[in-house]
Amino acid sequence: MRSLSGIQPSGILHIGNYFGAIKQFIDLQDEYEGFYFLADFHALTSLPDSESLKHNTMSAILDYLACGLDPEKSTLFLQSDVPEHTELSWILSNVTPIGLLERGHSYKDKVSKGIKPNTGLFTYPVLMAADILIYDSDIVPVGKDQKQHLEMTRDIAIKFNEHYNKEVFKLPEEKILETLAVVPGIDGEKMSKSYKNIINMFLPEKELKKQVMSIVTDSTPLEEPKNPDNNITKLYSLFASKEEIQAMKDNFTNGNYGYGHGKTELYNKILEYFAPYRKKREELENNMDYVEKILKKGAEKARDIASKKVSEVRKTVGLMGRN
Ligand code: AQP
Repeated sequence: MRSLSGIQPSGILHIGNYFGAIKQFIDLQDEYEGFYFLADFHALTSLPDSESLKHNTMSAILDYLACGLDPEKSTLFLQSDVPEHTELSWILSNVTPIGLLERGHSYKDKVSKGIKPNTGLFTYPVLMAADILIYDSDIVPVGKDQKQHLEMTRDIAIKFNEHYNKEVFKLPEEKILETLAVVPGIDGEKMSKSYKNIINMFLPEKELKKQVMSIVTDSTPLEEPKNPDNNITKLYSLFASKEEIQAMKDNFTNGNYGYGHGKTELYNKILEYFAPYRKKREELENNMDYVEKILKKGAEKARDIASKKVSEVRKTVGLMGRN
């Protein structure tokens, strides 16, 4: 059984990407044949400058490896090393109704937040369908925000299979950990690279503390009781034990416990949780040749599988070029 997923290097990865995606990749790596990539073609939809894209791509691959993705167990690669993804995306776009894309929540959310839409952003779900279908993936571990994109992937696969009257594509299932489905950002909205509300686990300690201290709260005075289900406890729950979570909630309910106290406890937990990964990441940063080798090997394996699938698709649709 195959598991596949990707993250766009459209910024520095954050704890939402970790709990929604990377942690699942790692938890699944003994059970599934894993294919995990960095969606750098997708990241182009936000038109990053080339230096930022390069920097964010390498930073994200370091995050994957530092957090425990094992290149001996899973295939790690860059999307742009497998150009067959874009070829398949073009072919799939022809069985994708415009109306399907117009209903995209992620697209509509981004536009409503003032992001100027380009064609790439609009057709993002088609490239994502190609990413998934090209490897005959069985499951796709993602955060809840991606649920609709997985539904679209299945719709596109069904339309293709029906149109050509052949079971070319397997229908993949999303794998969402309900407890970690949507990690809130410092403003309480979904934590998202493009919303500037993130906590980056590998920032230098001082900057990390600054991000945690910026979590938005109300102005209830220190001595008064506060809502125990606030944004700080929600984030703290990702790292703490049941007893610790209850203790923080009780502190907020009883009063004489300020938001600043809660933020400091949260900051300490984040540091403690990521400490071993931070150390490994520093080691990897000094061993970029090793990282490059992993990407090269991963790309070769991924491309071998992807090119076979695209060849099958080309034959199916009647393209006469190199089949
Ligand atoms: N806040 C989140 N909670 C849980 N899971 C999350 N993911 C992202 N944010 C959260 C999961 O991370 C994976 C990679 O996402 P992506 O980079 O492909 O796109 P995204 O979901 O749109 O992530 P961002 O950070 O919000 O990126 P931008 O702002 O660039 O679009 C996915 O599995 C996602 O569910």
